[in-house]
Amino acid sequence: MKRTPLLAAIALLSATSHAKTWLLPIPQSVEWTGYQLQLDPDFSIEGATNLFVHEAAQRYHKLITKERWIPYQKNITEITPLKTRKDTLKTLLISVQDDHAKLDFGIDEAYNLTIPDNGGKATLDAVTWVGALRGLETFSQVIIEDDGTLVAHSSKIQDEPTYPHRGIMLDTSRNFYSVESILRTLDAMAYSKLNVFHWHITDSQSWPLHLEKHPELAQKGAYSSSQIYTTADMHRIVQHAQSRGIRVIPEIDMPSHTASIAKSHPDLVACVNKNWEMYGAEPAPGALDPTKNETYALIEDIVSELADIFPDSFFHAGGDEVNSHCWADDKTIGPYMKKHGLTTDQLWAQFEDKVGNIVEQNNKRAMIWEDAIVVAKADLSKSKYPLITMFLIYLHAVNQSYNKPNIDVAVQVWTTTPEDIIKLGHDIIHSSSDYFYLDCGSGGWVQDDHRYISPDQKATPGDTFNYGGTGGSWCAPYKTWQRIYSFDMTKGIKKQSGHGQVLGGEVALWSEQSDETVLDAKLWPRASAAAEVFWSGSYDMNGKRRELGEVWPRMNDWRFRLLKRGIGASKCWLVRCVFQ
Ligand code: CP6
Repeated sequence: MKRTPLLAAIALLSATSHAKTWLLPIPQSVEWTGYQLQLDPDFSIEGATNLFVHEAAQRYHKLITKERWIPYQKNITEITPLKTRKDTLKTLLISVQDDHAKLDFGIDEAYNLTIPDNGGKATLDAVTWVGALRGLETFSQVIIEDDGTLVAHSSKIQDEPTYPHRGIMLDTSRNFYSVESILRTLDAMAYSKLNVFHWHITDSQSWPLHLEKHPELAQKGAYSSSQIYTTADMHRIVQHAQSRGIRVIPEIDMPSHTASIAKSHPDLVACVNKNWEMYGAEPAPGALDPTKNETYALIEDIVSELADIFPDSFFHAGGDEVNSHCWADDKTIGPYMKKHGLTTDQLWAQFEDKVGNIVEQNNKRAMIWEDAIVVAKADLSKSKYPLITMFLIYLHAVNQSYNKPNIDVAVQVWTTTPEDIIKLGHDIIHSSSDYFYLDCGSGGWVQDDHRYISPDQKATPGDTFNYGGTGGSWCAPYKTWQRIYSFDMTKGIKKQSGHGQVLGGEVALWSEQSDETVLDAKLWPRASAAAEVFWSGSYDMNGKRRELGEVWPRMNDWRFRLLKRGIGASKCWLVRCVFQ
């Protein structure tokens, strides 16, 4: 189900006469064929052979009959005058070619959904079960309430994601989030066809992660005994995600952002309790000691245990914001660096190399923050895979029609020019803090005497306090959904052999100033704006830049739909949203 000239032609036609829709993310091609059909009172969803599709069919059947959603864009029916048919829509018949495909990077998510204009049977065809889940979501969005009855509009929809990696990053260390709130977030992700939950589990402020091999980490490092994710919790989250076609990528941030490890392993973490302005990016500095074997033994234990719990082939090893004084001023690491003639960045690169090996030995592909590449200049591009593994990964890549058997590290870009990293041969994931950081714009700098300084003023280390760490400083202002939507996924990026590719993007919610009380409103509908950029692409099939003007009314409608589904999405705030 690749894009064909025929599909492009259909898209062009539909773009002129039937462009209006309330679907989100907008499918690659939608053709409204002009009829409105009542949903039969005995409407059923058939054809599910895989357990996940079966469960999803039941969920969506319930949702469709309960939701009874009326679009605010009444004019959709004016633009596409609908003839009403007496026939009712009786069934949705699902047909999946591959029920057993492993949910992982690059799985086929394409689907075709046809709602015939004479009623009867709608069809949903997909290559994999995940494609069927995506199609079920779209089907649920097609159904609306009109004059007190549920109706479907006859249509032909052909759809597939532009990017395979479409995620949300959630930081559960600065503040704890209940399992329930995470499960709810996964539900909302599926509504927006997001497929990666990047779980930034640990950081300096708390270690909410129970590990069988190292229970002391959470016992000492969690905020409280009730703010710990158990092994069962993790399995529950993975399963809930998996049954919605969502991958879970765990992140253990290291070597920095590890002060919480010092609570149980004080000998393995440097510069803890020193002043943060000098030794860290925010209060609670601390970095793992890269010169000790015990450090790598601990990392190996952590990675191997998590590798078993999380089935995804990616593992995020952090690698951001190493401070230049933390190691150098340490009483044993400093002398070690002198003896071996190493700078902080060189020592950091060595650390990344070792961690990269540990991740590989656990059969995972490492994902890291750009800092490890850009600042430390870690050389993680050379493959150290055995030949047979390389061959298997190559076959997988060819199967997924992904251009390059790229098995090296995937780099999450948050401050630099993505092109610079792509040129090094690395695949990237867009997470520009200028567009995708959802915590931005709250807080601000506060001086030690508690006087507030506006976010656009540069704080001076030593005499100021970054209130909450992030969000208030240089990533201000608040990123509106319009700002997020305006991100161009392809800007400055050339396809060239030897270069990496754009795998997709992630929005990030750092939690210095967020907890689950505000979770829904911080994520939604802004993460849906990103979801559309990642799924539909910054450009449509005719190469035309997607325009905010078309998205406004749709986003407004979508926000109310999320509310109906129990997600506390925040209001989009301009008058135009309401009266469009
Ligand atoms: N925590 C961790 C953070 C940030 C990063 N890593 C961060 C830095 C700057 C801004 C927002 C967040 N709070 N572990 C950077 C990847 Cl503006």
